[in-house]
Amino acid sequence: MDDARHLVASARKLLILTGAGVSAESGVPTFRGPDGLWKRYKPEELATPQAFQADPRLVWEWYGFRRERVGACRPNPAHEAIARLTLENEDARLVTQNVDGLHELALEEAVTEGLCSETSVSRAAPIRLHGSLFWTRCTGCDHRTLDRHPVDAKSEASLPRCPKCAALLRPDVVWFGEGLDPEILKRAMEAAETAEVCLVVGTSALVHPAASLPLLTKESGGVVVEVNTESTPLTDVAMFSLRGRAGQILPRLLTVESEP
Ligand code: BV8
Ligand code: ZN
Repeated sequence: MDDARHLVASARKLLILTGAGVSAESGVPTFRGPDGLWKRYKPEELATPQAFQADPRLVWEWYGFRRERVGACRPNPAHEAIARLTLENEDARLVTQNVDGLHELALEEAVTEGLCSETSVSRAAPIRLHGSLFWTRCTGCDHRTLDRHPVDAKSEASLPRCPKCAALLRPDVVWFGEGLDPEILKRAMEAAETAEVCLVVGTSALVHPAASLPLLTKESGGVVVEVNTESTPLTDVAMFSLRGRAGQILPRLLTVESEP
């Protein structure tokens, strides 16, 4: 842990890549963990354009359930440690695969606690590779809104529709088989290529292109540090792979005690 801590602390350009594991201790079910199923469906079956095309009501029911469940969750010490670090180190970048908005909430709370200014929050805001549960976008035009309301998915008739063109609205997330926003992916890849250290927290490293970002850091001469309760395909790539829970490890890993 000490070696990993000094490595992370000495890195000016740091990329932090998070997955569902960073939110596990906040009570958000991970994708491939024991509580990853909903009713009898796997995420890969529902988080697709085909599923939405075939049964928009079922897909909205799942997202409505997740929006409500995640809406009640709080950032945990891992989110808070990451928020503090990205606020303090302007060369640190956070890229997340998560759609739960908990990194953003941890930043907002840092502002209300007077820990930082609004300007540093926008710089420290996460690069969100896969969108957000709390944004909705139109299937027929460019309309996009922040939407934290419960979803009435009782019938297809009650599903949310666009106020501009009346087409069906959809969750503003990236589904399997859909391309990521090219601008967002470009920013994430640039952060990965220039990072001296890529700290990967709580991801099974199965979903691409997100899982290839740490490899980009390594190929560009940087090193990978992993925090996960289990080993992953990135474990062999990492210089350090810290086994344990993000909420326990990150506060110790990211808080550089002032040298005695
Ligand atoms: C693309 C948003 C091309 C939605 C998500 C075959 C057919 C079709 C596609 C493919 C295919 N084979 C490969 C692909 C590509 C596919 C892919 O990678 N599939 C995988 C499953 C094989 N990728 C895509 O489709 C991507 N798009 O490639 O498009 C293209 C290009 C141009 C033009 C057109 C098309 C899009 C992928 C994005 C999918 N959307 N989410 C939603 O959320 O509803 S991905 C989804 O998985 C989440 O975002 C999640 O973040 C992500 C990754 O999962 P993890 O975050 O890693 O979570 P997981 O549960 O897996 O792991 C948790 C980890 O935490 C575990 O390791 C666990 O040990 C650890 N942990 C648990 N507790 C803790 C902990 N660690 C620390 N502390 C703890 N307490
Ligand atoms: Zn519209």
